[in-house]
Amino acid sequence: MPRYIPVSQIYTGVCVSVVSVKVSFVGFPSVGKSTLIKLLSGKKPNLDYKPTMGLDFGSIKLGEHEIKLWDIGGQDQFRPLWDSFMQGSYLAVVVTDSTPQNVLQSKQIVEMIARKNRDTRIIAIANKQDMDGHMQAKRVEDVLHVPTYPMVAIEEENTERVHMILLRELLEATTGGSAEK
Ligand SMILES: Nc1nc2c(ncn2[C@@H]2O[C@H](COP(=O)(O)OP(=O)(O)OP(=O)(O)O)[C@@H](O)[C@H]2O)c(=O)[nH]1
Ligand SMILES: [Mg+2]
Repeated sequence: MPRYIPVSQIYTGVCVSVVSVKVSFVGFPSVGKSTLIKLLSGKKPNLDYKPTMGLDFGSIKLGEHEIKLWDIGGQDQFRPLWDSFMQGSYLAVVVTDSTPQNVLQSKQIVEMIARKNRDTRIIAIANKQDMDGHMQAKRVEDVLHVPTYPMVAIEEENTERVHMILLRELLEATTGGSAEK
């Protein structure tokens, strides 16, 4: 069972003894997972592409508490490890570059997580919305059947937005609520 923070309680400052929560970012190579984690961590996004070699980590604080961000490398050689890297995730963020081909491929990832990690809430990021030929997030959502958010991860002004997505989804995962996007 994933360990979780009652995020709603973090906001009110009621919760004093909490554990950390694992959020995994998964997707095919170069879709923007590491860039998103940089954005979440308040760091400048890299414009050059350095593939993640296996696994990388980030973390952000919510009050006194830590959200652990697992950056799972998308290259072929790491795919057999995806399943074990995902274990214990409270939230899985499937990242796509919003091209039709990648969105279709990403559907397999969503299905794999849903099959093997039943306790994990799954969302998607329709990244690279600045690129020609991208699919709109709503269309991506219609394919993936999980809540899907549009994003341009290389734009630093999206830092607050990506924080809000994470917070909102951790709340949803905790309460099973149904707040509007
Ligand atoms: N135009 C554009 N480029 C982006 C965006 N997000 C990321 N990139 C670029 O895409 C490239 C790959 O980004 P990464 O974050 O390294 O991709 P990744 O998913 O971590 O890739 P792996 O580690 O190989 O799995 C980098 O050159 C980023 O600058 C975006 O929203 N728009
Ligand atoms: Mg990476």
